[in-house]
Amino acid sequence: MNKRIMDWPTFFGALALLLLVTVPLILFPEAGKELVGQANDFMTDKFGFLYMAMGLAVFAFLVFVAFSKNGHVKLGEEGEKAEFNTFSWAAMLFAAGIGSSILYWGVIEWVYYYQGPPFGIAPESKEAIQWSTAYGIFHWGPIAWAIYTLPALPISYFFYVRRKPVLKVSEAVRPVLGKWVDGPVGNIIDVLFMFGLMGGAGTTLALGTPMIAQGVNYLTGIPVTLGMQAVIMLVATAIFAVSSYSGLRNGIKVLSDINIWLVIFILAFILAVGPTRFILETTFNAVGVLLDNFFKMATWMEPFGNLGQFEETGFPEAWTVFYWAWWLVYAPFVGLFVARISRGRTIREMIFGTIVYGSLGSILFFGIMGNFGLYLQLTGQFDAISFLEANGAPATIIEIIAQLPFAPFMVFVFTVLAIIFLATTFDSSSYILASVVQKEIEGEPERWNRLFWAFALCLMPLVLLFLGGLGTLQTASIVGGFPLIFIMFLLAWSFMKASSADIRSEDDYESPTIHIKRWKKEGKRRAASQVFKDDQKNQKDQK
Ligand code: NM2
Repeated sequence: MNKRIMDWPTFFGALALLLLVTVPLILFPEAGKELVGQANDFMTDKFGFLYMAMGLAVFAFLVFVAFSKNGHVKLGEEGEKAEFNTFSWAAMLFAAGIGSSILYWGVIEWVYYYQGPPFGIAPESKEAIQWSTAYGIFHWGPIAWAIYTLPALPISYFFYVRRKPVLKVSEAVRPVLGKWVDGPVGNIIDVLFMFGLMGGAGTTLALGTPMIAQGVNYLTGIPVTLGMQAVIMLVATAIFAVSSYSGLRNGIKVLSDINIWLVIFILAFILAVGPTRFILETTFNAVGVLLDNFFKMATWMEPFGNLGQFEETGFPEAWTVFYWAWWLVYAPFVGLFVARISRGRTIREMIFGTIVYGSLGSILFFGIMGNFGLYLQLTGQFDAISFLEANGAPATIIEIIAQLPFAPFMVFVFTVLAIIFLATTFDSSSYILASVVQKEIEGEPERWNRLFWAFALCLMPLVLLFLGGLGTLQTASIVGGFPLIFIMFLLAWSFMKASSADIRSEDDYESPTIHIKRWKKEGKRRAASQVFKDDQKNQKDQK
């Protein structure tokens, strides 16, 4: 192992911050919970607006970039083909960015909206049903995916166009922060991102594990205990540790491909044997409701609610703000990962690819799984609402799936899929965490380093599972992710600054920047780096 390539301050900084938060939670779970809960209320209440504004701004910014000249930049050499075909690319993107939570919320989210709708609508009314089918795909839709994509812009730009072999968030803000990045400021940015990701991943595990446990319970009759959940976590860890250890092509891609085939199977099955027409019509309708109300949903902050005159539901804080915060803590990671797999694509392809494929995937999950459950409820075949009140969400989710024909087999497939979805999010997370604590990446981050983060990602939630406090960690991470709002801004700024400067510097033959203007004048879709090479060659020939 080459010791010099490790970035130890970031490595130990992240570890220290993690222990600093986890150890007190283990020692004083109650007080910790109280404090973190207050911090969360304070943040979503006081700064909810910032989150909502950030979401909309990021979306608008990406649409702008996609149509600007900066969006034409190709991530790689002229004529270079995309490193991964579009199917694998979309599969990896979706598998990495989305974990088992989509199986959880996709099946059950509508119940919560149905019972606690926004806009002052009467709970369990016909109107509430309509919104309950649209809100899920909003919270997992274009704005959410835009939040995921933004960090990928500067990161991929520096990695493939300026050819800096560093996969780090701090590196991506260098054009704005300059030399500061090399000191503690850079370390702090990376550590904050790592902390947010580990907490976000803790949230994912906290949702996924009980659901998988219920599936196993349904199939085997083994009671759901802490020990059993711990075994599930360890099995999932073993899978993603192997995948991460095997690397991008042999591990992560293979697992993502399996993942996507299982997804296609289970969704197609539910669509075919379930109430096909109901699902299609309701989903189609929901997309219309979403498009029609996109900006209303994106900006609804329950105005006048906190003055005491009108009843306050807390819907925006509990849902939209929480969701944006959750997508945000994952965003730099997905950005790093999307950057890594997007070689040979243009910035514009990357933007539209993530937003369109990502949102489409979410629509399929929420449309098919959610509306299947809704149908059972409305026809009285299965009362998900009462079952949820009595048995909690994880058991209800499995019970809804068990209403399908070949119930044991379908619950089995669903449970396996949940484990793989968990693993595909965690293998890429550990891959990226490992990349961030290295100064340079030659091909792939070090193997031991990848394994280390695979276990770090699982062990901490495991300890908290036993001692209580996993929920607290979730909340803490979302609170801890707050500075990322500003880092998003820096990332956008950096990308614009660097790419615009490169586009302008067409005469600067010494600099390894790109010559987009000339390349555009030539009207060819040649990679700018090739234009640069040709220019150098011409110069030499003239001499
Ligand atoms: N997001 C997409 O648990 C997961 O599915 C990972 C969760 C941010 C809500 C991502």
